[in-house]
Amino acid sequence: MTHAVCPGSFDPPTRGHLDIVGRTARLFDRVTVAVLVNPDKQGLFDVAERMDLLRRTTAELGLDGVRIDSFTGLLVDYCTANGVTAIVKGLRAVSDFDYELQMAQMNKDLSAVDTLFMPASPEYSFLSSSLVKQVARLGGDVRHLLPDAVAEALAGKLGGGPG
Ligand code: COD
Repeated sequence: MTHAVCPGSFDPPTRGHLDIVGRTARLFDRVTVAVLVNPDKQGLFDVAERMDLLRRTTAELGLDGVRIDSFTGLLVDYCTANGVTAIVKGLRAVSDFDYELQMAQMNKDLSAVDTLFMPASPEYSFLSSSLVKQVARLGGDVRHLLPDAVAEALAGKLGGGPG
């Protein structure tokens, strides 16, 4: 059985993330979205909130078989412990590629787990969680870039509408 993990920070999940998860789910028997628990970095959303948003938004998209989990420490240790056969990463631009290639090669060196790169859909290739938060904080409308539940939660965090 093939089992892919889509790892990330997901602070918060965007339509770009969900596009990658949905496309991965069409290719693998099992897919887990794994949220990194990073004790050194306080996010806007805590890990439980990110997992809840991922659960709700994947269910809305009919991706019921996709499991949502979290992990600490090395991604390859999570993969080994959970029978993951591939790491799937979204690639937006050449700037993503340099760092992602380095991580993929390090992860392969540490374990038997290969990384597959999936090109971002053109309509989401400029989209990142950090840019969404920045634009929303400055009053820009980012609702079309987020699932409804995420847009609503972001508005709640920022004390107003994201748009
Ligand atoms: N379109 C397509 N893909 C996208 C988009 C988009 N618009 N936005 C983001 N993505 C992709 C990213 O390229 C990435 O593949 C994934 O979605 C998650 O993105 P983020 O920004 O939520 O998460 P990151 O990039 O901060 O996550 C980094 C990891 C947590 C995966 C990484 O740091 C990690 O594996 N950490 C664990 C510790 C470890 O093992 N370290 C050693 C690494 S060699």
